[in-house]
Amino acid sequence: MTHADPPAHVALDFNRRSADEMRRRAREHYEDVARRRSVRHFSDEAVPLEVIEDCIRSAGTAPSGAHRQPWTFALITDPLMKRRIREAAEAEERENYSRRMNAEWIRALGPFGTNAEKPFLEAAPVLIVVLRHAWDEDEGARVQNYYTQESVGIASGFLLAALHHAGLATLTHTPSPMGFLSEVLRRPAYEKPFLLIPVGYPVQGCEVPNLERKRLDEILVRY
Ligand code: IYR
Repeated sequence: MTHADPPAHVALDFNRRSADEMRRRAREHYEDVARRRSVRHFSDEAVPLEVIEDCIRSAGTAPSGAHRQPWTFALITDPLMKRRIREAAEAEERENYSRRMNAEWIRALGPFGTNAEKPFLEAAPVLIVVLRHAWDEDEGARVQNYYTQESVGIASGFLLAALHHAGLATLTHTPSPMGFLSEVLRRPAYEKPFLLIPVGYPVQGCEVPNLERKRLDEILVRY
């Protein structure tokens, strides 16, 4: 018996919904994601890791250039590794806040009360580092990837939405530059740190900046 190759195309699994159902689902989704806020004050309470794993599965369903899936998600719970990441991130951020960011940038961050101290990198029970495969390697040979920024950006959005939907708080943290993460996590040169996401529960009484979002008419142009 010969072994058949899998078919190149299969039937699409698509849910055709009524207009009413679509209206309800779109509104529900909007109302849910509108409640997501970046959290900078995490409790140290542990989170169920199987929830995080399913959220990373969701991230891995994102579309990507030529379906290269150019991402790795590093899941960090080890307190010593979190401490090393915090120390290295704070060292970079001290440079940023004291020298590298200009006055306009510092002013723009005023409402958020951020500074070079990053206690959430140790307090949050989980850190996820999203890594972007600038290229891949196949037995040492370089394999080109496509639209990796777009692909990994979309996957990160899927991840944040999944974590929020599951009931977890997140922060999108971009210590800069992020080269120290490659060293701490011992990742290969083709994996570039893209985003550092602390995940957990907010501390009791957690406050967030009182922000407004742009209205639909400010973000939508119709043709
Ligand atoms: N990376 C720095 C500074 C910072 C920059 C922006 I733009 C933000 O929206 C928030 C912070 C930090 O993490 O403090």
